[in-house]
Amino acid sequence: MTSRPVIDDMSSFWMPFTANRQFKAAPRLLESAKGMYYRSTDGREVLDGCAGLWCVNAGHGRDEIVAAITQQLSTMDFAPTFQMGHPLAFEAATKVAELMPEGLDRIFFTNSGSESVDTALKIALAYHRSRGEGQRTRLIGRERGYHGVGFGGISVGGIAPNRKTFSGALLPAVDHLPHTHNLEHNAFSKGQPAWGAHLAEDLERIVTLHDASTIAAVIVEPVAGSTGVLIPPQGYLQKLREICTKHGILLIFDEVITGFGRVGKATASEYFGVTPDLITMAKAINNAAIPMGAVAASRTIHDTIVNSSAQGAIELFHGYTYSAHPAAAAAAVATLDLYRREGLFERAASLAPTFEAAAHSLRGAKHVKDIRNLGMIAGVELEPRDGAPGARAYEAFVKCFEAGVLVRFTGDILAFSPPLIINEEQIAHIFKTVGDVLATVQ
Ligand code: PXG
Ligand code: PLP
Repeated sequence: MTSRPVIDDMSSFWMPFTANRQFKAAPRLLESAKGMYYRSTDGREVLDGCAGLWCVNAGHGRDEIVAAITQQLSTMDFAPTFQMGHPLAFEAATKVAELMPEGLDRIFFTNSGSESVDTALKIALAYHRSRGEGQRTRLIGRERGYHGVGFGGISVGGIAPNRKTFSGALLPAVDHLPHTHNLEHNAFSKGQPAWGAHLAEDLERIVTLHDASTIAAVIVEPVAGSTGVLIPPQGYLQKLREICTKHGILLIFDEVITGFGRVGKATASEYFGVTPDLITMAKAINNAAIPMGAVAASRTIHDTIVNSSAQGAIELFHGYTYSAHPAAAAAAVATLDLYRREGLFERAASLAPTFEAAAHSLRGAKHVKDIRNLGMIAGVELEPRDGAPGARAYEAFVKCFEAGVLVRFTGDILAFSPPLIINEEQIAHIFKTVGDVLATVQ
């Protein structure tokens, strides 16, 4: 049963990344959330198979996080961090830094993944300029990459519908690596696919084309989420790292989805054993309780930029009104403590094999063309319906919601990324529901 509107007029809210007319004709509304479950306005429990939007890693309505936010708001609602500060901002930065790979311990706060991406790209340009290589301005993204919706992010991003309307206004000096998705070689891979490391070598072609002296940075998602769960081939990220280092190009990992336990470690960088120069993050940094993002920069990048300015001068002309907002910072401190106390990253690692087996149990289910997974991320790709790309996954998504399971879909791919507090029965229930639903999907 579809939820009935509980509001008279839905027209004012122009909804993000939504088919507004379709949604408002048959809305799905959530009104509360606790642990693994949402409750819809028509009173149904909905098991959260995607941690909201890949962000509520500790599950919903966590008392410790709510208390930290409430207490902070009643003590001090807002404080500037431009030429001012408040203690929790520094504490949050220290706690984030502790989770980053060695050396990436300088933290710049933002309010979203999109802002983190634009911040990281700007830091990359500022770094090269500070060391006298201001001609390094070219940015390299990847086909099918998602880096949020700022002009920087869509320029390096590789998803056509996000770019085409704005194509005349994208950043001028950008190139793209090929994506790594190939079902001929890698269908039904469990974990990292064996084929495809050589695709990183395309970076050498791009370097030859533009010359290394013009290239500032390469940005990729270590595991691509939004574009439909693309797992990096074995050796691929290592090769990208080698080529970047060889040519003095910064490597940025966009860990907005993979950060904070999603793959069973604090970061995908740690999981893969590949250390980039900059990491972008958001979402689970504070369990998504208050908007917050961040960029972790290597100490070298930070010190180069900071030390190249005169004493008393602002070193980086960048920042947001809400950088390290007190409530967001309080939520981050409480969340990162909670992750550690409950061992949620380790829990994700130990649940990953069960999650993998459950996802791959859909092999052979109607319409299923591929299944792929890593950590607590899985993607199930469906054969598209003739002449109606995306329609089949949309139907599956709606039917899963009606059956009490929230999943994500993008194109004809269903994506799964539950809170890390999920248990084995709930994992089984998600994929059983999806299998049952797929049997009824046209
Ligand atoms: N980079 C990456 C890798 C992301 O996944 C962003 C940047 C942008 O973050 P903000 O906070 O500005 O949205 C993202 C966001 C989905 C989905 O279901 C994924 C995202 C956002 C919304 C939905 O695939 N990723
Ligand atoms: N637009 C105007 C007119 C502003 O004054 C500001 C910030 O002061 C902004 C945009 C940027 O807002 P934020 O710092 O929240 O990103």
